[in-house]
Amino acid sequence: MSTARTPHPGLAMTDEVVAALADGRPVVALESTIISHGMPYPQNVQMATTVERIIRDGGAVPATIALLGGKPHIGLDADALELLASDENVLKVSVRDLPYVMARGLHGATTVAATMRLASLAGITTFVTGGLGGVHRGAQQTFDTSADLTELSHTSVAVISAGVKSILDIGLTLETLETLEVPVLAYGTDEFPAFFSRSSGHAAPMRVDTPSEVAAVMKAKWDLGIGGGVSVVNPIPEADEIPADQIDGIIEQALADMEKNAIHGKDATPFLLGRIVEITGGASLTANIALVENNARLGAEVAKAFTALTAQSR
Ligand code: PSU
Ligand code: MN
Repeated sequence: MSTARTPHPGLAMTDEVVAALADGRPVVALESTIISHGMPYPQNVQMATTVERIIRDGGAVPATIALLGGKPHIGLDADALELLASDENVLKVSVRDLPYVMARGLHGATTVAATMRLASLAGITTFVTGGLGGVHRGAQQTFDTSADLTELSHTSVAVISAGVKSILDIGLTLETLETLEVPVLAYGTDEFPAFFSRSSGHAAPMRVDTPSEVAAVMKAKWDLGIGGGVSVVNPIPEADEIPADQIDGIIEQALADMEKNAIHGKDATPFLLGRIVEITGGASLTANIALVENNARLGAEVAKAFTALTAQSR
């Protein structure tokens, strides 16, 4: 079986990414909403640059994904990262927004869902982010469930995150992932991690302890013809975590502020992330950056393990 294939012609890919994919070398996709709408400037562009460096140091090629002038780009240069980090006109783009932003020739930062879709069109199977979207608290009334989950149900990319924040309903998110046939692999832990905290009170559906085990699950799923993603949840390092009892009250306050300001739809997650940074005086940002860097280290290892495994069967 060969995993190398011709990328979609509508993508602007860097020579480096094209060459790596053609040679069967490891590539790691990175999202851009975390840059434009997930963290303040200039920490956001510093994070994006550092994460790319960590992936290179880990022996893989980073491919940050975004839309520039309506064109999907796979792999960005420093100027593009700076633009995404600082330009207020950059839109948050999930999959439903892709056609419009392309048709209008706008700049867009891709969510987990849109990044997965574009990564898959490019032939990239490993993707690193911070936190997944999921089922929001109160979704029984609002129906607010992230398209990240929809995309995980049908696009064959492994997504490495630090779990989901308790701005979401973690229990309902796990139930939905089960319904959507998405394996959720907790890395080195029996508990599903809650982004800022290693602990969520929810048992992890499955546990893995090495990058090779992650790669073996990816290969087994896709070899069976089961389309869709694999969610790898990697707990924040102990030294960087904000314990659940500290962050929970802050999240409650951010949720109350969101309700007071009547914020909903695609603005909900960015508002909550921004409020948590404000209320914690930046402590949440430090933790957020640490967990993304930790995920980047694991992502490079997973991409290497998966390319090694698939090369054997070529
Ligand atoms: N959670 C975070 N940081 C983020 C996001 C989520 O801790 O930056 C971003 C990701 O891009 C994710 C998106 O895909 O928010 C989900 O948005 P929504 O809930 O509107 O689907
Ligand atoms: Mn939503």
